[in-house]
Amino acid sequence: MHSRRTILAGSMAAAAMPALVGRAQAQTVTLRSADIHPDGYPTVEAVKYMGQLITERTGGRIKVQTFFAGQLGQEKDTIEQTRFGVIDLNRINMAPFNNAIPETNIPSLPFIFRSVPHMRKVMDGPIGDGILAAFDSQDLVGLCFYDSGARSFYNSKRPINTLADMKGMKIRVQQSDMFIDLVNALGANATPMPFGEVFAALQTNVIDGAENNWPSYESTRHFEVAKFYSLTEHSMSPEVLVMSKRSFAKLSAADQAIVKTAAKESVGKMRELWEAREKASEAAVRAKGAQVNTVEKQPFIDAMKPVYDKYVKDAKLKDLLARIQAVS
Ligand code: BDP
Repeated sequence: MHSRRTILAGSMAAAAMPALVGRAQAQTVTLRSADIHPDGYPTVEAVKYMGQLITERTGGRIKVQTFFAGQLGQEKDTIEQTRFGVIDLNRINMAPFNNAIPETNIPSLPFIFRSVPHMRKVMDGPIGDGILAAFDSQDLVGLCFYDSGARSFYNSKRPINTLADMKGMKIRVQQSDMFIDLVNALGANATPMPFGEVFAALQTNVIDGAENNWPSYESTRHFEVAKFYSLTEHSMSPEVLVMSKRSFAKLSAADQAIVKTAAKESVGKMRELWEAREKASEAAVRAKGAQVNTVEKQPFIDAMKPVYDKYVKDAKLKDLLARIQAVS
């Protein structure tokens, strides 16, 4: 609403001003960008960096304002608002798109990537571009992918050493059917829940645990209420930056190209920040008492067959999976 008032005030002021100044004012656009993470988190900083590039390259005509820490809402809600152009840009994990965009399930699949370099090579290349294009069906323009490290299980009860340790545990997952099935296939009970509600749910034992990467485990302080972090590293579900198709369509072709290029250029910056943050977060949670253990992964990998069978059914997705696996 704030932005609408600004536009109105701008046009009223413009009416009273000489034509040239008025035109220049009318052309100034501020793109509002959402992120669930706090200020300083690598995704937030990467979008700020992208905004700087865009502002420089448009001579100040286009600015990006980042709303962090869930100020604009939880991911499911901000996705809707982005589809309708209320929010212009949104940095989210792939998982909340899994139900609506079948292609997004594939990079979220358990153990699909052999390593971080494998994940980056896939997401940076034509396969990644194909997945970005699939956001079109949701009235979104997929701009780029950011790293999200590997997600592992953590809980307040016991270290997860074997599959048997997962049995009966109530584990929060993102709002994605694929993640629900993944956790249930390991013998636990999946509870989908917005990110912002997880701390309280852990604290009150509504859930026993959740799963995430080091930086999220640390920044949310989940380690304070769920100290057992077990390195299952079961998903590398990447982050994605999307733009509202409505907002994108309002830009000239030249400005659209500037936005797309700046987004891609922010990926390198994000990765630098991410690598440093992963190390710092791991060290911080260990120092503050998190109990970390490694896990023999093969039984977890074997248990994922039903998930692959369910989510990689049609020929298009089978081909996508095969192409990802073939990237060396
Ligand atoms: C984090 C993602 C964030 C998700 C969160 C979650 O960066 O987008 O909201 O996980 O688990 O790693 O909901």
